[in-house]
Amino acid sequence: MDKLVNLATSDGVAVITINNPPVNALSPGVPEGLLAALDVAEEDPLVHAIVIIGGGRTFIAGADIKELEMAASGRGNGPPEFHGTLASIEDTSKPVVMAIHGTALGGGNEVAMAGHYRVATPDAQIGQPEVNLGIIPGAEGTQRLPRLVGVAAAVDLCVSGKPIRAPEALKLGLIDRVIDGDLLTGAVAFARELVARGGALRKTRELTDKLGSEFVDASIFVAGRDQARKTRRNMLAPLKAVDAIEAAVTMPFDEGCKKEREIFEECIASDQARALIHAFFAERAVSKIPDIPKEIAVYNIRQAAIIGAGTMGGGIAMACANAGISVRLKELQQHALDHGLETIRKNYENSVKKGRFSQEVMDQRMALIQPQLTYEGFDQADLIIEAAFESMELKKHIFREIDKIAKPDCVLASNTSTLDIDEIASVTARPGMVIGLHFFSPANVMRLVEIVRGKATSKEVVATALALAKKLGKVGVVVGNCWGFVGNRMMLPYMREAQFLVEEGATPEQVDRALTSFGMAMGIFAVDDMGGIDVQWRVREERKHMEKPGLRVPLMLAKLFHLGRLGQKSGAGWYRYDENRKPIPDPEVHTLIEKTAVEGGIERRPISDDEIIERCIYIMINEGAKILEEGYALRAADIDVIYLTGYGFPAYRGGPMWYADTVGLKKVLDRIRELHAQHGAFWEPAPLLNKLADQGQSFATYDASHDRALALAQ
Ligand code: 3H9
Repeated sequence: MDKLVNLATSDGVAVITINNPPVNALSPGVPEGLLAALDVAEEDPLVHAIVIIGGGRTFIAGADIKELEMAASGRGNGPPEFHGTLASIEDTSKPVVMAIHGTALGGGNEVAMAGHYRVATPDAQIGQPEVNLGIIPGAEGTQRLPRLVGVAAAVDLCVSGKPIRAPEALKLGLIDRVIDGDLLTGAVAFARELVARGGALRKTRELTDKLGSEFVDASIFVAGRDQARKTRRNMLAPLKAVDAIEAAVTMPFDEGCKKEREIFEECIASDQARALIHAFFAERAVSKIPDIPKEIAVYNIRQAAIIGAGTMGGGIAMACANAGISVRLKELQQHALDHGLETIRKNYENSVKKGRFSQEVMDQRMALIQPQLTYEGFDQADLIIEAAFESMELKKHIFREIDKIAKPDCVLASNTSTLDIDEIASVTARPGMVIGLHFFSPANVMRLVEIVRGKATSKEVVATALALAKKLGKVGVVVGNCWGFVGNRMMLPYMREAQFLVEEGATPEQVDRALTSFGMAMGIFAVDDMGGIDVQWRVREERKHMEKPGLRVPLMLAKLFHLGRLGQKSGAGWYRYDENRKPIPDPEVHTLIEKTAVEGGIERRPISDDEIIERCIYIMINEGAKILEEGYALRAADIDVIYLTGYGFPAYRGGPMWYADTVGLKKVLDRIRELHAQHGAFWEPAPLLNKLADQGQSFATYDASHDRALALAQ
């Protein structure tokens, strides 16, 4: 028997175990192994029922995404095909029980649905997350799922891509029993009950009672497409998933499967699928740091302490508490502490109201957060995170203090978003223990943490930060120590270019509309207003000494700042805000822009949406190329992950560097050269971009070939 799939028979029940670590993906050999094992069990007169179970930590996490990646890029023999395997499972003459633990995702759930019955552990997660990869379920999932759970639930599961836990799956009819004790024992007992009960086997493909009809389901499809357009803006796959489920209602099973396959093949050949599959692997690659071995010892973070209970500190405290880490949260003044804690409480209360978790869970989390005005207990902390105001002097002062209090093996982190981590570390006697942990606001929600590796930061501390990010449910990306690190360093020219566009003839709302239709989660001016015009103003002032003299400066920011238009917090910035904080285009801003342009001698002209997108996105790409070449990011794909998880870049475009590859580096460079000629120094092409474009290369080939034997530039 193939070792990917094992068969053992005991007392009339054959147990088929899939062993393809780490997640039992349906890689080549697994479907074949399953078929061979089924054949043996089918032929064995002593076998009366069959249980299929996953070895290790999970059932089956889906088709092998590496195979899908090959298919998406036109390599290999096309996407995998599981029809024969699924039909054989379903046509087995003995009851087949699928025993699910961990995850049954995508192809995993599709295999499970081909079984006659399904049982699962209470914490098992089941779903069809294919839309996250820009595809639809392609192993008959869109045809079997509505037969088991009904059309509305099938649409929801396939469009949202969100898995559900076993108890909900039981309610929906996706599984038949939740097993509280040992899964295999429970599954075998269930199989024996089936044998004792006798009767016909239930084949999912033959069920029709939950399918409804074309007319009855029409409104579900309309709602499903609305949901797809709203929650997955500009994406092809979610809409296509609804089409495929519609085929389950309007066509016989076999024809529906053919239709699904056609749609699946269309999706996998799309740029969106390629981009999303890139994003999947990029997100998993970021934790692999060339000079840090996987086995390196990490510090165990059980107790954290945070300095500053403002928006960032409070959010980080929640992120820690959510992961079961106890936190001491320190502020200087009682009123600031009270305000911070109240914000945390309100946040949790909202989550309870929305049914995200129970009051009991909220109480447990609140109990993990200890508000205080002193450093009491900081000597016990495994990790101290400074989340104070963005000022070097203040940060140095805090680090001097905590260096005196913290135990020797305590990791000292700064949540700085721009400042030099080496300078901060230099005031301590343990620079090796100092690291940047740049969280994004709201820190309890946003997935990105930039892990800033200083000159002296030890490998153990970097590995600890990566492990911590994972524990917090976040994506940690290790970056080098330059101004703004990766994310904000690219954000600065993006913001600046958007402001130039407005001065040259666009309006903030036109720029924002163009960017959101490109797919950005928010327009850049709405982002500015949310972050605060004063904050941006201060950043610019602090950076002044770093800018080359004589370069053009956007004029509007200073105007808004001096008018007290600080953004959402003051009710007006680039936009006006109503009580629901909805941005409203403001004629006063338009007038101000026009006046400012006259003062600045700028002749306004109509600006196209294409120009907006090119100038805003290409300036980021150019900066990204500089960062990459200077070594402040390990891979172009790391920059993509930063922009996908922290800056609202559309996932279906794969991140800025992947997007550049999609456009073609030559084309991007040609346009950058034109813009350089028109607008001067800010557009000087990055040497790496020049080089790659000239050689007909891409950032992806650079990632694959580049020798990054050592750490980030220091
Ligand atoms: C599908 O099924 C299509 C079908 O409908 C039709 C086909 C015709 N394949 O995330 P982790 C690797 S589409 C290959 O760090 P966790 C992953 O790269 C698929 N590799 O662990 C990583 O490798 P490495 C539908 C996979 O515990 C390692 O496993 N299914 C796959 O945080 C550990 O992964 C999905 O979309 C795979 N399917 O999370 C599920 N899955 O160590 C995708 C994982 O070398 N997977 N790997 O970096 C997940 O969501 C998470 O991995 C999972 C575990 C929740 C399972």
